[in-house]
Amino acid sequence: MTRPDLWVDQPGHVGPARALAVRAARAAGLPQATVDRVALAATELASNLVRHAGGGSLVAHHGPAGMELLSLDLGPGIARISESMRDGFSTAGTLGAGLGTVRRAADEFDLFSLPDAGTVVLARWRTAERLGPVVGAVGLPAPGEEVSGDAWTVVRGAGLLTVLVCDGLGHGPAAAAASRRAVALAREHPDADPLTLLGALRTGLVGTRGAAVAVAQVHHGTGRLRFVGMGNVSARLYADRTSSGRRLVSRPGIVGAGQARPPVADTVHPWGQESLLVLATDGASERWSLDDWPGLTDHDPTTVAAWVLWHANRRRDDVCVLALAGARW
Ligand SMILES: [Mn+2]
Repeated sequence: MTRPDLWVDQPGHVGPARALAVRAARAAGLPQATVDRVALAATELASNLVRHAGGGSLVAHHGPAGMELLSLDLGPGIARISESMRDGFSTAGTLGAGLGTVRRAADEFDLFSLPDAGTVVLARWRTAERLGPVVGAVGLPAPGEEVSGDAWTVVRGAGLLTVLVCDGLGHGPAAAAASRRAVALAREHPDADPLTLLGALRTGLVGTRGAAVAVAQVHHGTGRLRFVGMGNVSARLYADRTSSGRRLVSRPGIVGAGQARPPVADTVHPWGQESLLVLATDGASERWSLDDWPGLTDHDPTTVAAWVLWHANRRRDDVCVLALAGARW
């Protein structure tokens, strides 16, 4: 296992960034012609990080809808996005040229940028159908670790979709083992309601380090989201784009540790095409607000998750952010 991210701030980092992307593309099972497109996009994104952003991270991973490359920086932002997309266009202080190449190389492309706050670029090669609500998720291991103890999964049942974010206690391989078990159990129970799934996790994680877990579930067509959480995974629900978020409350405790009192019920919330749910492990600070980033919620849920992760990351623990969006996306 190797980290999914690489810091890129000098020309010598471009080759390793391309190699990271190629490994992820092969691991995702993409055909060679597509792997070549991923390599091209990674080269352009890494070169842009060196030339225009003062450095940043390139992330290559398998997301809910496909293999994804993310370029994350805290640079000056792209002042004129439409012009920067034209081949050959570049000015000092912008991410500049090459983004047109990335857009053509990818199946899906997204970019969000704010002046003096940075830029997230997303390139995706689809490996999964998009049905109903869509999900973006990004996770990074703690500094110095190769694997993350945080994990996410998306499970489709009959007429419903369940998302899980899980933080294995501590970090490193033992934390990763706990969260891997949680993900496997969620996949074995695609039709379980959140409370039933949490019960299965409380039993199934005994013998591991234990974990903090949040589970949300949308039943297609009902206009409702069900939520249950135990331990320190934060959840914020935005009923629509104009509403301020509300925090969904988790019960304190460690899933798998046994002694804590479990939640007695899940909670039910309105859910519509314009709704957004953001789940984040405690590797992310809770001191962020979508209001500080106007326009972000118009973007792909993966871009939303990556932006929140990048700007809220405490950079001392594993971190994972998942964004679940209503069907409008
Ligand atoms: Mn943690």
